[in-house]
Amino acid sequence: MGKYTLLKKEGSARRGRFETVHGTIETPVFMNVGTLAAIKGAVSSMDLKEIRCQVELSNTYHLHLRPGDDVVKELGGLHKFMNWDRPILTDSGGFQVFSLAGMRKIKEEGVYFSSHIDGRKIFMGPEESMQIQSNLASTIAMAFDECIPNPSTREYVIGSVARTTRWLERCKTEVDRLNSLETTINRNQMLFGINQGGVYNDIRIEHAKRIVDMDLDGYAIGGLAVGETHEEMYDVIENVTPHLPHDKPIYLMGVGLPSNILEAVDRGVDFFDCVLPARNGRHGHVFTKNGKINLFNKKFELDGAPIDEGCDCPACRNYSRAYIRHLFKAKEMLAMRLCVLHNLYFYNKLMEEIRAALDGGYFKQYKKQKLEEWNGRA
Ligand code: PRF
Ligand code: ZN
Repeated sequence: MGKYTLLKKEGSARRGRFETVHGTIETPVFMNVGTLAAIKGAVSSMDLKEIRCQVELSNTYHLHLRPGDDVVKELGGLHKFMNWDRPILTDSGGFQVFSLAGMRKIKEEGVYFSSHIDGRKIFMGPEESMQIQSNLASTIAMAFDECIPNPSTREYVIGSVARTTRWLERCKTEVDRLNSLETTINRNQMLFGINQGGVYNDIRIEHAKRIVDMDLDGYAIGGLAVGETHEEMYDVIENVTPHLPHDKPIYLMGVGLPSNILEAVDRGVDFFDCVLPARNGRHGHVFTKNGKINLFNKKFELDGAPIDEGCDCPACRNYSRAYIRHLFKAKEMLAMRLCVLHNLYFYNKLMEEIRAALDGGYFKQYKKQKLEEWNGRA
């Protein structure tokens, strides 16, 4: 359903293009996280276009609880609901159930848990997750997996990964069934599989081989940025990507800092998402060409310069550090909004520069220069 074209390679880094029913995605790409069909910080789908977002990401778990995927389906699907006509990826709930929900029990059939909103008992398994994502009618659905925290014992990881593989088979069967129904909104919905295996490279590689056999539309690396060091994370990525298909996109879930993105691109990753730019922005932490700064710092009280000199985002084109700092102090919502817009623009712009560097054959040099400029602060 999706077509990935590899345009250029530099070492393991890939410049590609992924065609979907909702338009073309230039990769490497950063997906902007709107968990509840809105970017936290009062950022609308209109804003997303202005800050050069290509793909929006929403969450199965959250939208199932509120407003309910049946409501979204009734209203024509997520695209229509939030007025966004470009690609949308939905995460399966496999991560959120494990990180947010209270009291959960993992069984072969799926996960029993209580809602983080009202404590109501809920069950979600592979079929339920796929049904919800089909109701949301996203462009790309993610497989229902178990995200295992690091470190976990080899014994636990082996059992968990085997179950995640069985769940993936059930996901695939269910997506195929749902896509064949006339009542389904997006009958071309794609399914990405998720590689797990903790920090054990042999388990990771074995699992990668199993899921590649299932011939899915794309492959994600999950279970990273959950307790291990950056070096351990890079080592897993480096070991796994050679075992994933060259003609499918590779997505590193929930990562991360700008420097993590450069390192992962260098190891063959095409898709990224993270709440970090929006979350940082809401707290006045903004990314600049010299690394992250905190606008609450007194030294910005009389600073008439924009957040980042030369940035073309709506915040930097119009306002000073001193003004935005004042808004934070006065608890004006506009402060958060401006900082979130700036940070997301910073990430989307970074990806544009990475693509240009790959096109021009100077990615290695670009990466080195950026890491030096940020100096460990991004
Ligand atoms: N699985 C799913 N979503 C995720 C992850 C995962 O392992 C992660 C791990 N960083 C983020 N989001 N389904
Ligand atoms: Zn800016």
